[in-house]
Amino acid sequence: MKDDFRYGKLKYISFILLNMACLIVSNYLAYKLYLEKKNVHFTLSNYKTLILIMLLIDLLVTIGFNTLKLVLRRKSELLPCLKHVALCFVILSVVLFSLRQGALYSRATVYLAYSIDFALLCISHFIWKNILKVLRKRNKTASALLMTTDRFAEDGIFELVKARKDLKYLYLLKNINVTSIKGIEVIKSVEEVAAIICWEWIDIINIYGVDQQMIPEKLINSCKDMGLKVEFVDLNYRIIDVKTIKNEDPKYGALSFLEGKRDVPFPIRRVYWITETEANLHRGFHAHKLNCQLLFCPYGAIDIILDDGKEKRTVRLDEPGKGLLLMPGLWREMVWKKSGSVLCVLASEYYDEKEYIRNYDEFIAYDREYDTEVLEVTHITE
Ligand code: T46
Repeated sequence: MKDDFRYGKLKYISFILLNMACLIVSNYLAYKLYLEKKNVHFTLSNYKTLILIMLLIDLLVTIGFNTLKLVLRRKSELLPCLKHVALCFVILSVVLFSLRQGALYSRATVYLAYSIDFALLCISHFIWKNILKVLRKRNKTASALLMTTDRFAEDGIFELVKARKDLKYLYLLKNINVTSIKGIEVIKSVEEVAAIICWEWIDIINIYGVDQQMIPEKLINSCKDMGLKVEFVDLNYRIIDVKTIKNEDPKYGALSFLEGKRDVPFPIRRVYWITETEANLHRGFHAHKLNCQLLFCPYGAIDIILDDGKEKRTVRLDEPGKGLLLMPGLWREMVWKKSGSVLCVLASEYYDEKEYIRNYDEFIAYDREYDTEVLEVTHITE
């Protein structure tokens, strides 16, 4: 039961029951307001049959057309409720039309009942949704859906667990054939992501280790529209603290260290360093398609100028306790501020010249290409 509640089934069922209750109440009101007063020839037993047919149609529309999906998360109940009532009404009209004794049922009451039903649905859905939200929030942490790539999946999970997030699902922006990673279910398509967001108690979309431009804007906007929080666990680059132990006696110097997995959010496949440098040396002028790196400067001072194709930022590495995590897709230039400064790099990939972009125009074009390729997996909404 607890698990059902956690995974949203109870929430769904509660809305089905609410729908039916609204329909019964609206029919009762329509009967009181119209039929009883008019004292027309429609009998109560006929009216009861009509309500049963309406309830059945309501159930069929809810399950068959999945109309509840739209109210479970949406900020506004208005449109989905209207769609639900309109569908019920159309189906009922067809049913009554095809019944030989269709004339036994009062059409005016049906119109009135569905109008009241629409108003009741909007109000009650709004109230019930918020009650459920408050009840659930009382003792549970927000549940999250993580969007990342296969390369970063394990580390993303690690980061979220560390941050005590209740991670429920994983969506890999580059599809690979796995059903789960570290026990977290992998969602296969954006459509499924949309359905899960609507049906389940997902509060936050976490995005990890991914170039911001890889996430379709439409997807982000739709998530926000449904009242979800979208958080980038990290951006294209991040400054990190490298643990450093300084001895009380300065003559013993300082010891800095990085530990794979704990400090470096990618598998380390290569380590390289640049030495014997002169002040004002400029290197770099390239971007990587795949390679993630962690840069640090154990001695001296080096400026790293980063460019994502839209804006430029400079990060100065001038102490052993400072590291710079770079995601793929960033153009970089390194400027040595002091002769002899040492640049060390941990890399996620083996050396492969094909993975470099060394021409700035190509870098800009590549970014755009990438954008459109990824944008094909967009539409999250209905
Ligand atoms: C980066 C910045 C921070 C190899 O053969 N194997 C290697 O692992 C590397 C890194 C380089 N090379 C060769 C390729 C070139 O013929 O060494 C030569 C110099 O490399 P590059 O001009 O790319 O060096 P930098 O200082 O411009 O860039 C280097 C890294 O290549 C790059 O990944 O991000 O340091």
